[in-house]
Amino acid sequence: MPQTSARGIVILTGAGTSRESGLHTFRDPDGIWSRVRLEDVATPEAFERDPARVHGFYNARRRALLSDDIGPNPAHRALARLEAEWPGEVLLVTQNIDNLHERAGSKNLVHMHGEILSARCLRCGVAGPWSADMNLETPCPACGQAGGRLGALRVDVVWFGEMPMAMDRILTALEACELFVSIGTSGSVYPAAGFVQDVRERGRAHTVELNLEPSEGHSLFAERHYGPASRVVPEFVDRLLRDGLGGTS
Ligand code: BJW
Repeated sequence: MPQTSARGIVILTGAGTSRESGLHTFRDPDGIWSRVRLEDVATPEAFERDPARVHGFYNARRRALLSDDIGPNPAHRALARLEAEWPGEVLLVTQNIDNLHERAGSKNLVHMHGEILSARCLRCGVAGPWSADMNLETPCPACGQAGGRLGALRVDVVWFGEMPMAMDRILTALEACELFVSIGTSGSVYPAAGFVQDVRERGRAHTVELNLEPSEGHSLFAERHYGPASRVVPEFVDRLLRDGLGGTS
């Protein structure tokens, strides 16, 4: 497991980071939860009740992500540049299930809420890349099984009540980092919403919020900048690479 070195940075991103790429957030007035109830599509119980509906919800979002007009924006690119040019480790922890950070060039990346371009078999547990629609008849490419009430495959994302991914790696990096930056997230879903408190309790890392507007936990951050991610993230990264940690206020 890679260790965060001295001067390590942990970046947490949320749906606001991808908004200007054309993907919807969840809790803004035009967000995903204004059109569909999360209890109907983003819980294990919803999948048990109506797997076809859950497949339909993720099939539509997967097709949107793969359309030609969706791509990384300046915020994704600035974070990839930070990872490439910063002398210590930069761990990017995203709550987003899209692949826009990878497409911008980020490599040290954890998808704590999973990936929409991955499918997991309910029978053999194997997860792998997936870019097509999924339905109840789709066989598992690993074990070949198909059928049953729930079908063989599910989208490889983390629903409410499920354990987020790579938590050990994330908590280790949060413990060791000297800078924690939260970008484009409302701070309403745990455990991600609690990372700033985890970092503060250690008392060593500087904490920064970059968002369109103050998040639920905004007062916990020592430094805050508000505006669209495509502007505030490149500005922040430019300053960090120019002035180092001493340049953060
Ligand atoms: C811009 C912008 C622009 C707009 N530029 N910014 C009571 C207390 C505490 C916890 C719980 C509780 N009851 C239940 C829980 C646990 C539950 C939870 O947190 N519930 C809350 C609702 C209270 N959490 C869970 O169940 C998690 N698992 C868990 O806790 O396991 C147990 C555990 C125990 C111990 C340790 C660790 C774990 C799992 C959560 C799974 C969340 N899944 C989803 C769906 C994933 C798949 C999918 O995408 O469909 O993840 S829900 C959804 O919310 C999605 C997101 O990743 C997540 C966070 O949303 P995000 O990214 O913050 O988006 P928004 O829309 O909320 O905010 C966008 C922000 O961007 C806004 O602030 C805008 O202003 C801003 N913005 N445009 C910059 N241009």
